[in-house]
Amino acid sequence: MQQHFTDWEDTIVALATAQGMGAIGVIRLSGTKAISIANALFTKKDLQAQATHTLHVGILQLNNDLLDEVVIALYKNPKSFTGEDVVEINCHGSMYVQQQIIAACIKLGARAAKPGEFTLRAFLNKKLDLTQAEAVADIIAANSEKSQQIALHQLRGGFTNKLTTLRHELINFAALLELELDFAEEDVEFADRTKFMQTINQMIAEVEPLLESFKLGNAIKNGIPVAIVGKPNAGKSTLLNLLLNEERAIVSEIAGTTRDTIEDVVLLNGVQFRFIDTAGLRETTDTIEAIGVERAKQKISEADIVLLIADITEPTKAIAEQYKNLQLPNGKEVIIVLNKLDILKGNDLDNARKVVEEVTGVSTIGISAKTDIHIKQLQNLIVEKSHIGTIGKEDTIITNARHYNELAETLVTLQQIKQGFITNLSSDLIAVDVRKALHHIAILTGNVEQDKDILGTIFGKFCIGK
Ligand SMILES: Nc1nc2c(ncn2[C@@H]2O[C@H](COP(=O)(O)OP(=O)(O)OP(=O)(O)O)[C@@H](O)[C@H]2O)c(=O)[nH]1
Ligand SMILES: [Mg+2]
Repeated sequence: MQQHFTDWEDTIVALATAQGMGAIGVIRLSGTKAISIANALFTKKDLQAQATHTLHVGILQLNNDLLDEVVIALYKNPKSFTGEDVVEINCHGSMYVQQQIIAACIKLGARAAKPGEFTLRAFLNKKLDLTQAEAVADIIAANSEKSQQIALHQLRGGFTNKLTTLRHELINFAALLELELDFAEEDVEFADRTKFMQTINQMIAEVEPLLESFKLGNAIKNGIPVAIVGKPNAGKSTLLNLLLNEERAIVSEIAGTTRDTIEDVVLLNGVQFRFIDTAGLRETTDTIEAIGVERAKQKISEADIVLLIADITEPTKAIAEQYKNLQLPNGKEVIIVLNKLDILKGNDLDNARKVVEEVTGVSTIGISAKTDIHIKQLQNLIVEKSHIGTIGKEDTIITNARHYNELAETLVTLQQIKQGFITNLSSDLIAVDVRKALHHIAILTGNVEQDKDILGTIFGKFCIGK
């Protein structure tokens, strides 16, 4: 592993806090020279002689130039984030001061860290496995309570634990198979076939829901897509603006105002939703509008939740017809939103909802996007339809495409093993598949020699200083 990283021996330095002005900034040093470099700058006492996990206040100075008054945190290897000697310099949050201190560290022999290099070292020193290292990036990027929860669970090893169990079961299994091979001439079966079959079925039953969780996990990370669709002038853009609380889309009484899709994210109940306003659905000879209508259809097919906006003053039959025309595939959540409640005369809402629900079998709600009636109820309904409430803190959810791909490969091999049993395949051939499955799990957790390119891609997504 180490030969891939020729600069592994360097001591690295970077700003660990965000760029820009702040009350304080943290500069992180990691590597064999971390403490001696900090010591050369620190005037108060000999840092080399201090115990690990201690804080020291004092002045930093290079030659006779005063740099800053700082607090230094010492972490001696192996008990640090990277597993190496780590020094964190808490300095004042001025960009100039921070740059001066980093430059001084570089002058004394440190090198500027590359993106994700601290976490890469933590991984190479086995402080984290690969899925946990990736969770560090996810936590930094987390933009909602749910995505933070999922990443934290992953960092604590939720996913790793599941994989470790799988791996151990497969290793036991492989060992028994190998034993059989050693005694091949004697024609004995150490490995109880029925029991194996049960174990494999159990493994498949564990991997499948993990794979299914990816769709939801991905949605939580990027925002659950909610398409706002309907006829021109139904009030789609008015609703988008109200949900986003800003004048994002142009609203006008001219039918066909919105031509392109407009989208933005909003947090509802700690979950990120991505609302997509689309061009009104109608037959049109206008080329640009026609492209818009095509895009709207595309967005409908990509959305998890579809809000069909209809003008409540239209006949209920026409509204039900619009729903039918959407020709949605099974599994999409739909809400028929009866808009312009403010201009509805009399008490016709209940009746309209009843008729539309009966014909379509879909939930309805009456709102006014213009005068803000029942918007809270609509938001609650959207949260309910997202099924997000069913995710517990301890549930393992896949949010990462790399994990998804490796797990999908694992599932394919598990199914091959199962097929092998059914068709009475010889033990040596089954053993090949078992090894393949083990290999995919090892790639997931980083237990094999990883390709430099793969590691480069994973850690390159981090920001510098992490
Ligand atoms: N009275 C009333 N008028 C509304 C309501 N919502 C929207 N409107 C009006 O309906 C007209 C069309 O609104 P938009 O939001 O532009 O409609 P749209 O569905 O985005 O239309 P296109 O972009 O053309 O497809 C505007 O004049 C809005 O002011 C509502 O709840 N009540
Ligand atoms: Mg519009």
